[in-house]
Amino acid sequence: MARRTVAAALALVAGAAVGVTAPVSQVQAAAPGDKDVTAVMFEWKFDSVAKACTDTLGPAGYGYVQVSPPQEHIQGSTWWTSYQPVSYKIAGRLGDRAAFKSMIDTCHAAGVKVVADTVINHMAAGDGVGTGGSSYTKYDYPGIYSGADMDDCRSEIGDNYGDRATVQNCELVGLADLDTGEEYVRSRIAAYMNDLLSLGVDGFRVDAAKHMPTGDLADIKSRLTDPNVYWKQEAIHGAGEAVDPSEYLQNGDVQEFRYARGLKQVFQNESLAYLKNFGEDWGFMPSGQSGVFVDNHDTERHGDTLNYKNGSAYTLAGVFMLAWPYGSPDVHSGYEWSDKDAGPPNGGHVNACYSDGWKCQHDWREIKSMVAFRNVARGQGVTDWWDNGNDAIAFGRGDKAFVAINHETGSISHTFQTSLAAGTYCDVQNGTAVTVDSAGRFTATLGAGTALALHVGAKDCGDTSTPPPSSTTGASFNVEATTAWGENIYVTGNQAELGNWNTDAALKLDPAAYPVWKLDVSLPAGTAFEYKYLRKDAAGNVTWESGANRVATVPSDGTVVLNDTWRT
Ligand code: ARE
Ligand code: CA
Repeated sequence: MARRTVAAALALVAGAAVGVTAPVSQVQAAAPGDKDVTAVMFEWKFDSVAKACTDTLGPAGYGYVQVSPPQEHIQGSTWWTSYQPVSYKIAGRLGDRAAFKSMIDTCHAAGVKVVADTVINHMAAGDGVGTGGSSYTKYDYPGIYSGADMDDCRSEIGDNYGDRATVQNCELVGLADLDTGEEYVRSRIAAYMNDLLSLGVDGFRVDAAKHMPTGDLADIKSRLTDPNVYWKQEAIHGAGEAVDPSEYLQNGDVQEFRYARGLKQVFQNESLAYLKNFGEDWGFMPSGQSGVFVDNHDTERHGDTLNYKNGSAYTLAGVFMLAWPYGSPDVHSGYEWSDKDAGPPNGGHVNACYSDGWKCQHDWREIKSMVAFRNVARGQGVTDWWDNGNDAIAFGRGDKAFVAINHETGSISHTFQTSLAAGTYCDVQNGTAVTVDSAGRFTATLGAGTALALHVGAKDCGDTSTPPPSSTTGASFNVEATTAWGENIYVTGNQAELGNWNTDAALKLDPAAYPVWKLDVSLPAGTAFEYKYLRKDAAGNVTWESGANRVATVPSDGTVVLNDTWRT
């Protein structure tokens, strides 16, 4: 059912995109096609990515999926072995050539284009045998490159980002630096990229672009079978550095790291009201060529942006990014870590979202619903901006969509002015109906750390919300509970489905919308039941919430929605 409705929403999107005139400059993003959101499936195996394309990414309206580097790399359990190429065989941890090709075909069938992360600035450090069986020593990768193909500088860049030649010709964290000025190296890199294109790849994330002269990349790109292929360069802005990311705009898109850092600053130290002119007015690169994100695999580990450990601030930053018409958004989808080096759970195989540490940010209702919002709003500028002077904001996208975001510590009630036609809409953040009056207004209360989003592609919540379809009955548990790192919230009660008051059998709730923990449980129609929440720390110690048992009854049709607050 959910899938059928999203298809209907996409049909609307396609209709909405035709012939729309852009009212302001910051409306057209660069990723080609009319769906500009990329899900970045960090260290997901290719067969798991394929399944996600069919089950989630296509139906949700993602235009692209980005996969981690596919080429043969050094062995080892850390994630970053992926960034040390040994050869250009597709023979890494994430799958072989057949799995890679099959993923591309499956994703294409689901309407999702594929971006490959390509590591072309350098080769592996150290000596050994790669994941595809190729022997190598630093500076010598038999059959591909030898010492003559490397840059002459064999010392580390270190912190010397003030000197262009050092940044571009010396070794990034000790990795053997290719001389991309050379004919042979250029042709060999182009051959690798053309091989990926021949398998159906639609675009490239160019790793460490700042460490290659922009002209070298232009030359390599000109050699591709599709010289206009989507091209997203990782060039990190650093104040006072010799190489400026804007140099790379001549080749295609460039990731705007100041955007992600700006979101962190605004959410943690300033107020959301500052976002009113977020984008080029802040000195960022042109909207139409900027890749944006809340976090990526590096920044989520190194703290220069928000990450999944920031609870609702992280979720709301993602909601804002997808609603705001600047740049082409990447939604990072990674896994839980405490050790920054730890490689992916199960070597990258995803049994199911939210299991084994897989975070599945791309699948969070708050995020996924905004992909459809963005597609519907495409071509519309920002209208009806409102803020409370502090951490609550709202804005529309013409007569197509409207979003409100509350990052205050308490709830906010307000009558919002929109440019939407009168009628009933689904708040796709929460799955509840909102009625817009003939003057374009609606009144709503937003809980702390929540958002509300309406768009013309989702008028009926029955069609787009995640509660189970009416043939299923049960309870939808939602409890607001703050936790310390390592703690999780569970529910149990006097039903077998709830574990019969046994704390070992209690059901874990999903913290994707932290501080609200959620779980839908199927229960027979008409069941009157008792329940209570408990928390477990990392060692498994149980703490019950205080007070009497809670009671509820499953309706004859549908779900009883329980919006609770942890009783301390
Ligand atoms: C690993 C070990 C190192 C070891 C090396 C060689 O961690 O200790 O020396 O192997 O044996 C990733 C990991 C690295 C890892 C590498 C290779 O992050 O830790 O090294 O893989 O396995 C700069 C670059 C930017 C780069 C970041 C990390 O400009 O391009 O550093 N980001 C990309 C990827 C990374 C990847 C690489 C490049 C290498 O996204 O995941 O490294 O392929 C300022 C500057 C930035 C600079 C930043 C950090 O902000 O402005 O330009 O980014 O500092 O130094
Ligand atoms: Ca280089």
